[in-house]
Amino acid sequence: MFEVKEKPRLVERAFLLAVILREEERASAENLLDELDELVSNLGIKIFGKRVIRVRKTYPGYLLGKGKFIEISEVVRELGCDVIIFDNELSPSQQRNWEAESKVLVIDRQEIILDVFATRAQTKEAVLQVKLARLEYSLPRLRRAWSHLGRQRGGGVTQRGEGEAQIELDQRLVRDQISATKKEIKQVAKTRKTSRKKRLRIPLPTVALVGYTNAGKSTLLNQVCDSDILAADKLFATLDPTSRQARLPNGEKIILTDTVGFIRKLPHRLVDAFRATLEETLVANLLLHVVDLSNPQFEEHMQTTLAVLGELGAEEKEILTVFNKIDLLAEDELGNLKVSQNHKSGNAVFLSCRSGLGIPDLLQVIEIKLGLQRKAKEYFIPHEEYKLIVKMRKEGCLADETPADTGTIVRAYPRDRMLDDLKQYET
Ligand SMILES: Nc1nc2c(ncn2[C@@H]2O[C@H](COP(=O)(O)OP(=O)(O)OP(=O)(O)O)[C@@H](O)[C@H]2O)c(=O)[nH]1
Ligand SMILES: [Mg+2]
Repeated sequence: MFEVKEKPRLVERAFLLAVILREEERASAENLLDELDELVSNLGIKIFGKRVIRVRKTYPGYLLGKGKFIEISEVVRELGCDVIIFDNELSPSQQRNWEAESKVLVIDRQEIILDVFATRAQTKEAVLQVKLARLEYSLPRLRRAWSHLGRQRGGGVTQRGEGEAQIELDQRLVRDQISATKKEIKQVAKTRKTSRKKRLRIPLPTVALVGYTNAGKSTLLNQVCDSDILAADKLFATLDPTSRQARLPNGEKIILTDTVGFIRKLPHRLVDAFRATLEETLVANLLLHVVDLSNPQFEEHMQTTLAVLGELGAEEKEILTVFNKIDLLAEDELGNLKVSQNHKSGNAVFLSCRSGLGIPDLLQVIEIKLGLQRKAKEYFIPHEEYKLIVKMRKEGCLADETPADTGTIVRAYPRDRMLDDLKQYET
């Protein structure tokens, strides 16, 4: 365990800062700051100010020039903030310099994302994965520990008894912890794989949901599978892949898997830590890329998701784009978008997981994409052959049935193995 010498600093009042080099980057930087604001608020830290600063060049020591550094430090002091949070990535030495001179805690977006993940992790594997990412982040930055209200309120599982409250982490100790954690992850992953194999004795086609955080992946899974996994209006509600069975309109069963959401500037260490689970999920036959179309930044979100998928080697997979939350869009907005998007991808479905609008179409498209679509056929089954209807029902390929005098008229999507038996009753 880490050495604990001093209580961690509790931070409550934050100042957010983004540094840009060109004026054109301002709008996007402001949007990223809003996202950072949400992440930070999630940890129970209040935001007292935020600013996008343009510089002509970046400086290795403080990222900003000395003049700007002094200006910001004064604003921070006046506002009584106890932490400065950069949207830009800070090198360990920049972080140390800022802290030494400003006398407040200085952290970056990466560390905030790691902390949000830590407060969300539920299963043993996710807890270990986040722990590994945080240890690797802390390795070159050994320094005074800090804490926030979110963590005090029960907070992340990783903090419990782990010695988070330490200062001056010993590098060798951290390295030992890193390799021990890696070993533990391997062990847990092995157990998970075995139990998954047991569960999946009959291999079913699998479909994985991927996308930006808060896009509606879990809500979609709940809609389609009639389940009630956690879907919430908070960033990174889901960390662990969750699988459920779903039935397509033709009666075929598939496995639908929900995965962790992505975010811009997702720390590489997290992608690496989650790589094993993610890669396993992405072996799916089809990926559904869920996009929150009501978010003005949805195109940037899509790029982020596709970039992470690329990093995970999944860019060759078949991807169906699912534009969600159309209930939040005006009719004409949607019309325009449909034209432009279809033009671009030609491979998209528009729907609302909240109202259910478009879900049946999605299922039809999944059928086609998985090559599971069969033609509907009509049969007249005489009463004495009623067992065939029972069999069709069992196989889930019966669409509808209408009773008649001497038998039943049915519409069905029979599988190959039933075709011979049914052939003589085709109408
Ligand atoms: N208006 C509207 N809201 C939706 C729709 N689909 C999902 N939401 C809401 O969007 C929020 C996020 O949904 P989730 O399903 O948790 O999103 P997620 O993609 O699983 O997010 P992470 O687990 O954080 O990656 C929730 O508050 C949902 O109720 C929709 O079609 N319309
Ligand atoms: Mg989710």
